[in-house]
Amino acid sequence: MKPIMVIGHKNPDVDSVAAAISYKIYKQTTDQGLYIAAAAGEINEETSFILDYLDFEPPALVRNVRNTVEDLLDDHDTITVGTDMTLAELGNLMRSNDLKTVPVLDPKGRLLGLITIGDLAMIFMDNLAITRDVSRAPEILRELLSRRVTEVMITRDLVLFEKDELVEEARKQMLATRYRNYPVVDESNVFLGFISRHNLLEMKRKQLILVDHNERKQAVDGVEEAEILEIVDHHRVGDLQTISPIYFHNEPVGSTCTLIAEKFLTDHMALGASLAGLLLSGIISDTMIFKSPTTTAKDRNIAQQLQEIAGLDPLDWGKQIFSHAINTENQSDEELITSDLKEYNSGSLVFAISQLETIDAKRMASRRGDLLKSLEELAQRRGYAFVCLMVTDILEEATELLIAGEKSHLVKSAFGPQEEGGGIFLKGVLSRKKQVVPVLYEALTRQNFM
Ligand SMILES: [Mn+2]
Repeated sequence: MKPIMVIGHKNPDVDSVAAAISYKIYKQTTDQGLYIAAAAGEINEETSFILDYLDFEPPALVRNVRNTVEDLLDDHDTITVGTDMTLAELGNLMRSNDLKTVPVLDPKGRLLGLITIGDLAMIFMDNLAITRDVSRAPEILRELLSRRVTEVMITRDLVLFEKDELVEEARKQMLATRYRNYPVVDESNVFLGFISRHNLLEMKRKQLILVDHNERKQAVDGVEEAEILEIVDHHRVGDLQTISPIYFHNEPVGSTCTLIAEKFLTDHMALGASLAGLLLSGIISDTMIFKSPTTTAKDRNIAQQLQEIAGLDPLDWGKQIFSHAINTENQSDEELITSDLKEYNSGSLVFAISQLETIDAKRMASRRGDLLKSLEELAQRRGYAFVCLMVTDILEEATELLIAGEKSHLVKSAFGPQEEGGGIFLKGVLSRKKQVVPVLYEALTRQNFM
């Protein structure tokens, strides 16, 4: 059985990783299924710090959920043979197991060649046909039956697949050839099984539960090929479509971890100190220690209960988390911009907003010019109509908005006058989701970009 993946958004932040890990635990406990927690990208410094401190395994790094050849393999084992088997033994094995194709493996399980029932028949027929003297047939047969499989197996021009190849590629090759079975190997040529056209029809898509996002642009690559089973989120409703009705819990609170913690608490499920600490970290990080306007009474209430179980003081713990986040000195401009970049769609227009949370925005001021240049390059390269970087000072409770891209005038018209340095200073703005994204969408609607 393949595990169901609980996965957060690209450029994973604390909330999306904490939500993936905790919801995986919740599902595994309530559902008995097989689940794994995954991240759609490298986790950031503050997340690593939290996971280390609270003693959690990092989530599996999953950059792509497209179907690969490995997904086509079914569970039952394939009968294989070693190099020293004779054709007499092979004949018995194939007859008693009704085998049409048999892989020959070396002692380490690596694929050496294939023997098919058709090839075998041809060998017998060819050899017997050489003699006109029927009385010699038993002798020829005896010689044939004592041959080793390695002498007769096909080793050249095999159509085989590596497990990581995309199903779409394999499908093309399978349609262009007409074999019954195609061997699948790993990167060291170890045989994993056979696939056939039948498996293409039976293919099961990867199953996902999305946490902390619901827009396609923010989801792991290949999400359109996967089956979404559930979504737990606290963002605006985006553009993902599902085939069947799903459980979709979306609530305008400060963090996805609030919603997951609530499930644990209302179900009276055991919540250890570490897990409570992890959930609290998601809330503190997403609400910027309850300063963001996205913070709700529910976030405070749930965090209160979590902090008692975890034995952590939100302010102290929050400062520790953010001090790990604010290690900006040794990061390049590009890294600073892309580490928390989110993409959005509006009609045919694609734009992106990044956010940098710091406790000392003044230190960033000297890099403003370089950051703007990098933003401009990024907009060009990725075809963004505009890209914004929010440099947010958590303690000052203010954001400086840096903007680049061909249509940056749209942002400027929405947020008002620019400062001399090229940014727009926004007092009281902390939240991308609540104070920037909706304003931009409204501006785009006004200008008919929806
Ligand atoms: Mn979140």
